[in-house]
Amino acid sequence: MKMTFRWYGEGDSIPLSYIREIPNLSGVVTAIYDIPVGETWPLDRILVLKEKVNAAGLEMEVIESVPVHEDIKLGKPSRDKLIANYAQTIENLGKAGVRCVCYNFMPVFDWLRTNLHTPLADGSNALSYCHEELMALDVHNLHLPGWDESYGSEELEALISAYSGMSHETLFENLVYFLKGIMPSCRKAGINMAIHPDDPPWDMFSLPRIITGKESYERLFCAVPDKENGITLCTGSLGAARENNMVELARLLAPRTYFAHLRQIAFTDTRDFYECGHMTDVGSLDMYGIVKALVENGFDGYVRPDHGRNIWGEDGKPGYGLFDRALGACYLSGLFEAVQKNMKKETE
Ligand code: DNO
Repeated sequence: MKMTFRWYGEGDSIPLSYIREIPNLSGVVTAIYDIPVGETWPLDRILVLKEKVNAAGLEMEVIESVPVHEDIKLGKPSRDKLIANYAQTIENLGKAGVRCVCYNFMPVFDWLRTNLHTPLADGSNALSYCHEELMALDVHNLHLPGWDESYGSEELEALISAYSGMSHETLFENLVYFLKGIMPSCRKAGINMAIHPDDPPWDMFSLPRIITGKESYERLFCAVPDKENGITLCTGSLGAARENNMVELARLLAPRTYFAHLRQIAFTDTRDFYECGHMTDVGSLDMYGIVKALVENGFDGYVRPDHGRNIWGEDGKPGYGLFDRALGACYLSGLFEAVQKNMKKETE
């Protein structure tokens, strides 16, 4: 296992030198943020980023994300060119020593929350999700926390309507088409793809979502069996659906899990939750059980603490402040150490 930490590049308020001081960190998970989605990342740009990270004493073996252009998800004729560009990016990343690429296949939106600063009882604040509040939003005049700066309102409406009537089946076929197109480059580059689950794992505003639980993965590995076709096990995303037993999923998916986002949530209603500290006892997910299931089933990939709260007066990028994620990294490293040592003892 390699413990990592997400770093948003030059624009991140957290310097690499601070990240380096967190115990047991092997490297950062990052990306190039100013290249338009769909264009190839040039090798020289990737190398500049890598050198910066390495100079701080950290590795850059995971990229999160290389975003997938909407035309690929929509299955438009332009997709072949866009897939070729993506494949070239993969090959360039491989040359720079990257081993794992996290991406998602969610139409239009990636993660969705209704509040980015929900006050918690301990005085901190964190992201939260209220299903009723989200459903009450006007789809023709959408303002979503964290998304207003990403799309103009006309652009957003056009994008949403481009998906109208798209079935889950078609979106899934488009994912398979994409993966088959890039697998040869992944093999050549020595890179594992790690699809991020839908967050939260259900349809939004009539947009289909397809990476939501056990059956999605069975179907995905059956359609594209290559070992480079793997997953990011995001406990907070998948775990938001009550029917997903995260310990069981971790056990089943461990062999294809190349990257784990270990995040805790606390349920407040059937589908409502807030994000909290990483420990098992403060939330609804059995973090110890998840780590144990991963380790016992051969997981040897990258891990990162996921969203943290704002604590100690910090007002960080929602979910991505320094302090609570650093606490999360230490707690998770401790869990891995204990589980690994126990396992070793049992086999002696
Ligand atoms: C949110 C993240 C996601 C994730 C992408 C991966 O905090 O977990 O935005 O990076 O879905 O493509």
